[in-house]
Amino acid sequence: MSNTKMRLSAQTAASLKTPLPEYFKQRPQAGIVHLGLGAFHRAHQAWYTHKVLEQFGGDWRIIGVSLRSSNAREQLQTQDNLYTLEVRDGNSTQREIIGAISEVIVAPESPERVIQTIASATTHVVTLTITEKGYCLSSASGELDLSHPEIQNDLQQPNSPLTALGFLAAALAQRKMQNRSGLTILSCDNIAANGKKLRAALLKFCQQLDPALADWVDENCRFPCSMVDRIVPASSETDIHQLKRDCAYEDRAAVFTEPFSQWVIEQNFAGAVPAWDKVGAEYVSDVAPFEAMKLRLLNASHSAIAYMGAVMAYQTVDEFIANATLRQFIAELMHEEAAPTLSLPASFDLAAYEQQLLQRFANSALRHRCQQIAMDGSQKIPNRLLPILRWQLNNNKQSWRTSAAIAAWLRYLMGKDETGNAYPINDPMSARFSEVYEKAAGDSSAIVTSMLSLQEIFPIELHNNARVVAEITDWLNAFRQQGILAALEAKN
Ligand code: CS2
Repeated sequence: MSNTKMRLSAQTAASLKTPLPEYFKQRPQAGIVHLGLGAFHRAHQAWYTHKVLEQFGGDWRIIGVSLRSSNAREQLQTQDNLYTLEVRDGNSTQREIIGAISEVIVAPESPERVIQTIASATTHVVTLTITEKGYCLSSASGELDLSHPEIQNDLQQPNSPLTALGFLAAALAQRKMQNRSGLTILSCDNIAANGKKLRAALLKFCQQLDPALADWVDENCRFPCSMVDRIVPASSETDIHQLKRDCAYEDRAAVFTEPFSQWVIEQNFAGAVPAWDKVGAEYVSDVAPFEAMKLRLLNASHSAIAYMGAVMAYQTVDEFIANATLRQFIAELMHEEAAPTLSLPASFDLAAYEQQLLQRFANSALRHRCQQIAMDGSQKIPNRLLPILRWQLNNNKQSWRTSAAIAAWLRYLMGKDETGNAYPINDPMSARFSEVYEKAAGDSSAIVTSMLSLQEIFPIELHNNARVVAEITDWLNAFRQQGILAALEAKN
């Protein structure tokens, strides 16, 4: 039997009698522009917006902008921008077709259309998932790095920008000129105080172009902080094939996720926003406690799992967490070292949250790859592990597990796992790391001292702290000499 199946589209759905969302038939207008159209957005903000459209209607569809590649457009365009969201848990799967995206624009092909679209009177909200490095911040200070080559480009050629900040500034300049309203600009990336940092970075950028624009943006736009959570591995060819086997159609834009989802948004808007709070999101006055909780418990554990797991040649998070010693290490990293740094309302059951995270990591249907999470460590570590380490030092508490996680990153950067397989290092600072490792010539102590002296990543107080330096060096030596598992077992 041939395995040819029709690609998902409005027509295919009609001929197969596959139900589409009711709102899709009316083709509501877009009110949101989203920058960074990856799997995470499709399984998170687009899904919340889909639920708003289903329950309340409104012109809240999303125009998605890909800042780099044309993949998302190629996947979505022939499908009338429809895609399947598959929720996986153990052996159970649930599928839903999402029609919240109205159009995809590939920024490098038509930068002027991106600017016009954000500047349009019908746009009220811009959301972003551009990953940590997309903000062009110095990781240690969290401020815009004006020397970043793409920022330099965008300051010199403001009408054909490359970065999200460049597009926002160009579009806001038009809104100002045309006397349009400001925008709610909502960062949905895993960065502490994401809205505050985005605001400061954009104002600094605008200041360079035109101080009057910076003033206008400050007065008219709002940058709520938000905490986003849903584990969404990159869709693999295997996922796409399985879906094709199990469904009546083929869907090359499908995304695969877990049942859990959370979105906490600072209630600080420039104008109308979709009623996301009526479909599961929470509007709060201060996101910081939730953000710290998620970054230091979920994401910090994820990074520890990714570096240790990749070095031990584990493919996925669930395989790693199935090992009792490793699970115990992650449970303790959360409970003993990360949790005490948080200040949540007393009524919040943090222990239950930690247990739930261990269960989410164990979801074997997700096949979340360690190597995927391992990328961009230079951008992730300062948001995830370093705040734990600093708090523990300031409070004179032990932090050997956090140090072990950082040492695992440094071991990972050696580029070879414990079975001898080489893998590429995917990180904007990878060239710097190569220099450091080459110069250190295999000496753990030299690796640690030089890496900790990279001020883009490590605050000076950590570099100067003899205890931290010794602890990380000891772990790196132990990992290299005994292997990760034996080194952790020896500590117990
Ligand atoms: C992960 C996150 O890839 C990573 O760095 O830690 O994408 C994580 O899956 C999400 O933040 C979960 O909400």
